[in-house]
Amino acid sequence: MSPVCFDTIIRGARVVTPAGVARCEIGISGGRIAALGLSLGEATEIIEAEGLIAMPGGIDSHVHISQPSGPGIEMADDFGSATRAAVAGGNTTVLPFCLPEDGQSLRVAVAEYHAKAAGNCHCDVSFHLIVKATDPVTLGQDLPALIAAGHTSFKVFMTYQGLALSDREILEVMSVAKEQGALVMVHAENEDAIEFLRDKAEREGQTDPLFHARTRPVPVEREATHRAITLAEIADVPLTIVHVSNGESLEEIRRSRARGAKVFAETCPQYITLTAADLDRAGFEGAKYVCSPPPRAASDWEAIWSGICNGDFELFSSDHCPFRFADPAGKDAPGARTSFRNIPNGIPGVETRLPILFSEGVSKGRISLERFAAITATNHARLYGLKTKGAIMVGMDADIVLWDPEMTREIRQDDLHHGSDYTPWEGFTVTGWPVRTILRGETVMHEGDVSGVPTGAHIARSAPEVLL
Ligand code: DUC
Ligand code: ZN
Ligand code: ZN
Repeated sequence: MSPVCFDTIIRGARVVTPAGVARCEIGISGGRIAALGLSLGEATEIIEAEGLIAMPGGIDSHVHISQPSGPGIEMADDFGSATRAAVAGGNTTVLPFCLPEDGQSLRVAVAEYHAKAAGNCHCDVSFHLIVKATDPVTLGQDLPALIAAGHTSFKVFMTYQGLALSDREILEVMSVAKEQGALVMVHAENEDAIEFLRDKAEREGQTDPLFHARTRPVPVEREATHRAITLAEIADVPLTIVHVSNGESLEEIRRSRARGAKVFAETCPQYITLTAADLDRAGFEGAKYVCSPPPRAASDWEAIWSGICNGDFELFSSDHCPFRFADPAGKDAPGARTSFRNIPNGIPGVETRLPILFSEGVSKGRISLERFAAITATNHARLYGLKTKGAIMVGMDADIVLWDPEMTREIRQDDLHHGSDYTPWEGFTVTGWPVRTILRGETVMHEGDVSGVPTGAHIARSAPEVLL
C-alpha cells in the first residue's frame, strides 16, 4: 500500500482535542483535518512543532469592525487591519456585529458589511446582526431572510439612546428568534438608571473619564441582566448575556440556570485584568479604558475567574471595539475632555485576548488546556452555528494555532497589528504566545509575520446547536 500523502502534516505538538490532550500528528488535506495519528507518513509540507501546543484556532465571537460610531467618529480598524490583528493573535474566525446606520434597513446594512469585508479578510468572518428597530419590515421580512442566509444570531441593547429597545420590543425580537431559529445576545445595562446618574454627575461637575465607570455601576448591569433573562424566560428562548463584568451579574445568571433558564455567558480580558482605577489615570489617559460595561474592582476579577474555572462562562471574547487615542475621530473627540459622555466607547483587544487568557489562565495554573480551547474556540462554534470550526477533529476545517507555552513577552503597541494607536495592556507580561496560525490548512501568520494575501472568507452559519 502506498503511503498516505497529505498536503501538510504537523508533527511533534501536543494536540488539544475535545477528547483531551494527545501527542500525535495532524494530517491536513484540502483545507480539512484528514487524520490524527502517531505516524502519518508523507506530506508535501511538514511543520515541525516539537515543544509547541496545537490548539483550535481562536474564534472571537464578539468584535466590532468598521461600525458606524456617530458623526465624525471612526473606528480604528477596517476588515483588513482587524483580521490581520486577529490572526497575529492566534484567531482564525471572528464574528463582527452588523449595525445599520439610522434609517438604514438591516438587509442593506448586511450587504454593505459583506462588501467591506470581501477580499480583505485574513481570517474567516461571519456577522451577528444588531437589531435596533422593530418595525414590521425588520421583524417580518429582513430578519427571517437574513437568518435563512446564515446570520443566525443577533444582539439587542438595553442601553444607548437610539439603540436601546424597550422590554416589549425585546420580547418581539425574541419571538422572531424563536420562530426563525436564531440566538439572541443581550447588552445588559439599564439605560434610564445610567442617564439619571450621568445627568447628576455632570450637574456636579464630575466629568472626567472615571465617571464613565461611576455612572454605570454594578447594579445597573445586575438589574438589566436579571430583566433580560426574565424576558427570555417569558419568550421561552435561550439567550447569551455578553460581556459580563462582575460577580453580582454572574450570580443572576447562576440563579436563573438553577431554575432551568437556558442562559449562556460571555466575559472578556478587561474584566480579569483592568479596574475602574485605570479610568482615573492622569490627564486624559483614562479615556483609553472607557468601555461598557466598565472595568470593575479587583475583587470582581476573582468572581469572574471562578466563573471561567467552573464553567459558568461558555465564552471568552475580546469585545474588540477600537478607537485611536490621539485622534479627534477617536477617544479625543470634540467634547471628550469636558465630559466622559463624549468619549467613544470601546477598547481594542482582538490581538491580545488569547495571550492574556493563556498566560493568566493556563500558565498560572488556573485552567486546563482543554478549558482554554473550549472557551476560546469550541463553544463559540457550537453556540453560534459554525459547524466545521472550533475543534481539532477529523473532518473539521484545519484552523489551528501553534502555541509556544514557554515564550514570555511584554505586550507592546509597537508589535501589534491593529489600527489603534494604543493597547490597554501596554507593558503587560505574558507567558505563552501564538507562533503560527493556520487557516483552512494554510499558514497565515508565522512568528508575527502575517501573510500579505487575505484568504479569509465569509461563513454562512447553521442554527446554533442549542436550538437543534
Ligand atoms: N458594547 C459592546 O458590546 N461593545 C462596545 C460598546 C458596547 O457598548
Ligand atoms: Zn455591548
Ligand atoms: Zn461589543
